[in-house]
Amino acid sequence: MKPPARYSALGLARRGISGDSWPRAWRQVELRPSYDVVIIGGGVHGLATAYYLARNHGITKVAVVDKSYIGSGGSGRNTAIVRSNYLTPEGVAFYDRSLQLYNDMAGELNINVMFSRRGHLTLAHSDAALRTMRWRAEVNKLQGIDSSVIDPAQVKELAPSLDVSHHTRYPILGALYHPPGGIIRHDAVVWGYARAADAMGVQIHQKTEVLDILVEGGEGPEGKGAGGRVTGVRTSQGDIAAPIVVNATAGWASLISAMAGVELPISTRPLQAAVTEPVKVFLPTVVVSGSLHVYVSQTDRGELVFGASVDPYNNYSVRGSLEFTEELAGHVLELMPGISKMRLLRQWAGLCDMTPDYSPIMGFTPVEGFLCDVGWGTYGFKAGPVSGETMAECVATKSVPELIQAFGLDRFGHGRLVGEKGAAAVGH
Ligand code: PYC
Repeated sequence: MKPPARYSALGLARRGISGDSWPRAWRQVELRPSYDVVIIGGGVHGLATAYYLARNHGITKVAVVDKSYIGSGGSGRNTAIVRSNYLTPEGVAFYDRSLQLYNDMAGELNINVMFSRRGHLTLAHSDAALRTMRWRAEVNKLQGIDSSVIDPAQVKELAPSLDVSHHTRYPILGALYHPPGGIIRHDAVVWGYARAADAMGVQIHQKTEVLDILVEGGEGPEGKGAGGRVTGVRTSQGDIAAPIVVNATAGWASLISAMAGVELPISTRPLQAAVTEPVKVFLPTVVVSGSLHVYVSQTDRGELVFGASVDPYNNYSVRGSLEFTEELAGHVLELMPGISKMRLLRQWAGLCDMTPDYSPIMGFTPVEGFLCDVGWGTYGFKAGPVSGETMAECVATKSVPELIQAFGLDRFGHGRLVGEKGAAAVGH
């Protein structure tokens, strides 16, 4: 897509010198009474779906609605790690397509998403963990993914700050090394999709909360549920008619789906994260330790970004807790004793919609016209681009693309789970 002239290098330089105010990156427009598609959730998934609907299928009468500002949910609350070294063949193929789309994103959306393919290390502290790493490496290699098990000396070469001695409580026995993994600037991804979708005619409605999903003809209460057909959504800004509604929310996925009479096997847990003051760059890769329940990377600004397991209870709070900070500090210092003087600047939480098999729920539901792109657990940000691409294809072609056929809601009824827990960054 050719960028508008105001975003060309010359356009940016001219604006910088002239002091003119910056144009809006996406429009603020009146809500229309009807759309062809309404997407609930203005995060990476919802915006990417809108973008690919317009770009790949020419469907532009699309509204993305969000109850807050775009990127205010999981897309702005993750730790920005991307990778494709999953455990199941379905997971590997799916997340690898996402990585490809992330790789091409800066050029395609004309925005600096600061993608850094710096490599990703998942440490093994026990024989059982090493075995899982070997398993993952073999599944990965069979699909052409660069992923292998390395020994402690190689780990030390890649991340010199790690303590690989045998004197620690959880000695590092090896690691799964995935060179194409890395980090990317999550806000830029959201803004890039929003701007590009808007330029093709998609409307983005922030501060527009969905209060109900309008369904008729269903078998459940109020004519909702299986056998029904979507007719629109009721929002805090008024009703909108639409034959297709996509639930692309995280944290609220089960509540939104319940509005259409569709029950999801999801429990919602907060996942806490934290960031330190900036220091000189010393950590060249992403480091993950499942046994110590921590992962860490260093931003280009020099801050360390940490994440942990999901909290052990269902909750909708996105506040940090002291318990998390204490555990994080203890665990991370076992890995990197040299950073004991660093100070934490902030902490936060994001909401994770956990499914029983740690794989997402994507595609059609028993309510005609109501589609889901939900249940991302702790994998949502990585999957944003490929989810948008495949959900757009689902909507436009009314068929399920091969890449997401394994992730349908009906798998829970048929016992065809896609067990992806073994690829979680940390133990949950
Ligand atoms: O699965 O890589 C991962 C991850 C990182 C943060 C949350 N999940």
